[in-house]
Amino acid sequence: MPAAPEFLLRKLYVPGSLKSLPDGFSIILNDTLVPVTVFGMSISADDVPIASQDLYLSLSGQPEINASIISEQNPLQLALNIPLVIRAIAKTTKPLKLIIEANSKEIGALRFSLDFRPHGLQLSKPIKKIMDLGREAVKRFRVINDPHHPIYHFTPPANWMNDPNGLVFWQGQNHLFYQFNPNEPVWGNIHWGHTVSPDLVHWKRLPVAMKPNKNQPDQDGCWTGSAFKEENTLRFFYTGVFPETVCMAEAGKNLKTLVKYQHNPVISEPPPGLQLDGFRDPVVWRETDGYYMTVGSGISGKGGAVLLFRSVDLTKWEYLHPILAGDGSQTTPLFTGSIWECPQLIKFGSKYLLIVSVYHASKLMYAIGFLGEYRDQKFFPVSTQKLDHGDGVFYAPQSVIDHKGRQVLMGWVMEEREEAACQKAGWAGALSLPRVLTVDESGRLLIDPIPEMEQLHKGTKIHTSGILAASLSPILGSTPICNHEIDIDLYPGKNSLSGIRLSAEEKALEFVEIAYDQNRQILIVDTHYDPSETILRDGTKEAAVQVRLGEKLQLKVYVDGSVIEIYAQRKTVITTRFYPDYAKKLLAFGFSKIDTSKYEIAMWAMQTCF
Ligand code: DQQ
Repeated sequence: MPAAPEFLLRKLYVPGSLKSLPDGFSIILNDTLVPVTVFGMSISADDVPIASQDLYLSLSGQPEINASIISEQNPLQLALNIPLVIRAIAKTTKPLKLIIEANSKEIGALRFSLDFRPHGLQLSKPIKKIMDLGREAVKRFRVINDPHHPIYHFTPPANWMNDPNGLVFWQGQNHLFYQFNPNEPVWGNIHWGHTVSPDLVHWKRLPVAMKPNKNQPDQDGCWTGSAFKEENTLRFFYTGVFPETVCMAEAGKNLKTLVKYQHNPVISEPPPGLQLDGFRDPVVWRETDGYYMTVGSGISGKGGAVLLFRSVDLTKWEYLHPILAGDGSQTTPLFTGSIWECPQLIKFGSKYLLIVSVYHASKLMYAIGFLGEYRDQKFFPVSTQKLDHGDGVFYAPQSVIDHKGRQVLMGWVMEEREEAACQKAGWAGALSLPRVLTVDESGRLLIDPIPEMEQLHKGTKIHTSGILAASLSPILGSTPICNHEIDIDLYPGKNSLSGIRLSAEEKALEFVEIAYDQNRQILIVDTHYDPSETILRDGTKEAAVQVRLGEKLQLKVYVDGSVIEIYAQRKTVITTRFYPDYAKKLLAFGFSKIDTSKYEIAMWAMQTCF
């Protein structure tokens, strides 16, 4: 069974709960992912296992048990949102790297690491602050000079970001908040970061807008939420953890901070009587008979669900029903998993688009859109599609009406590398380019990067055209491609497999190929790494794109450090990641197998969005 990604497993760890005890330490885990059956649990300190007799476990409100008695015959059931306290006898005076491991029936091995600093080694507050500032400055310097770090996709200066939150056009600016860990390039201790842009092209980073507060419903994190604009007031609804609750905040002066509602949470628990997995990511809107809110969830053993609530005053909410519930046992037209995160209902004239992010067995899979109708407070899907075919990369998008009145979608661009590599790099996560959503006359969803991205073009355009043949040939000169937009018009020959390969040299083992398979009518993005590098996975992403013989395939390819976004025929997007050793030396080689293909390419260097 594949192991779940480490950053997800960290969701189990209650931030700040690792405490020094006179004879060891204790930590608290809280399972918010899926209920699991644990066969065994172990902790090692600096690679030395702590004997299971020295580990004690207690589930909230129950007596402590010794870890040595847990086995396949006598498993420990971890239900959702029931904190588990682990106490370890491990005397130490020096900092230790702890690796916490558990074997589970449902999702296999669970493993994550934490740094433990015993009491007695605590530095005085001012010294710690100075050291933290110094470390942060060094980290930011490393990030700025990292060729894998994007320059025209939004990122915080360093550390971790995930979902975009609270997107809103307010007093002349597009505001965007985002899930942010200000201290480390790993998920945890989630704050709301903040940035603004007048045009969705140029971004200004602002100070953190909201942080978890001790003894408040959001003490373990301010998770995803959204903005709700009404006349002159702007409110935000977000997820406070643990347990998952719905909280409210209001815009402070000039929207510099968010002021939390005094009587949070506004919804303190999931509706009683339902067996739910997950309860998060609220979105609010107004109708003539009151306010409505959707919350992302999953019905245990069935599939994802979008729950609907109603209120007359925004503070007391009554549960109605799911507007849509999925069937996680179906794989057609698409597998929709067990939990739907970040739902949002978007109106396009008489049509509606319901977007959700599919979560299953600890995997953040992809974002999908259901096009259909919304009536009698229920959603009736007519078609289902992936919003981006970059599985495991593009996730948790939110859409907003921007300064031009367009419906614009932005999502989290996830990492495709291990946590250790992110720690080394000092950063993780980026925001996708803003994408304009429209529904055409025939009811199809069109997805375009905002045309104003061209404001970032710098220097002269490189323009070239010709015929691609079987052997790799350099087609865009000797200027390295690192932060560029490449617009390709490709006329694929019969049954051809044609496209471009980005690599440092013709024979380099590391390359990414963007190719169209005319026979299978499929767009393919393929990343290859030097096999001696163990930390990176090779990967292929595919999407069906119809191009008849003689027709043109129009691609817009955005390469920005390790982020690659590919837009095809205004309908299909693939976002992927590529971390080559020679990121600053990539050249473009064209090729066309089986038959030749004609091409025309325009390329621009891009400048930073800051
Ligand atoms: N990320 C947030 C959750 C949301 C998930 C936590 C989606 O609220 O469901 O950081 O990536």
